[in-house]
Amino acid sequence: MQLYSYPTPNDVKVAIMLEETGLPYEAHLVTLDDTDVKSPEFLSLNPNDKIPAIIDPQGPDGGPLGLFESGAILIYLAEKTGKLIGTTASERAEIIEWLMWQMAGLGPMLGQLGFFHKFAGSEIEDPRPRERYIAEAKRLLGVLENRLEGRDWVCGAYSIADIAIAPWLNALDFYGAKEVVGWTGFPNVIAYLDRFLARPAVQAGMNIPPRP
Ligand SMILES: N[C@@H](CCC(=O)N[C@@H](CS)C(=O)NCC(=O)O)C(=O)O
Repeated sequence: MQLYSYPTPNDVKVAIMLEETGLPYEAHLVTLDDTDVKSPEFLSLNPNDKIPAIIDPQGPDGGPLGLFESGAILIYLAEKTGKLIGTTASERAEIIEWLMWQMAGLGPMLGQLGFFHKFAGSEIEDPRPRERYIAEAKRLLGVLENRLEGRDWVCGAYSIADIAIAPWLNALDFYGAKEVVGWTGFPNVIAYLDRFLARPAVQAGMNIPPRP
């Protein structure tokens, strides 16, 4: 498997999945710089000019298969290996439901929070964008907090839903946003992230490919 990525929350999902499943892979560093993500070579793999992306040299039809969008990659790798996507159709449906919750909700909202709280958006005087994403981050953390009551992992057994969700929780630290979202008020989420970060495959995958 060929992995094209940089160690951001979306990208480490794929590295962690490759580590968890034991699939042999090579990681190639593609930085967030336009000269990388907007290069003709990378655009031929992902016309959406975002990392991560993969090439499976032995795709389902026998030839190479290129794939982008971290959620689609996680589902593909889970189906290829038969791992971390449940054992019944209803377990699979529930895992994909929470994976989509991350892809459409937690990831984009926390990403916007990072932009308005720490990066260029923090210079904007109008407080509404920052307040909006703080409120949405709090709401989503509350949803996760309730979901984790009595559960170690989002769908019972460890799955690709956790591999998608937990790296985004970790990003709050990098954004310096834990205090504004009231992090200490979410004990189930805190314990969940600790459990995730303690996994050897997570510890390895979080730094792949190594930053230059
Ligand atoms: N929905 C996409 C989002 C990918 C994404 O936003 N990637 C960021 C890094 S986390 C990126 O490539 N940024 C480069 C840019 O925006 O130019 C996925 O989950 O794969």
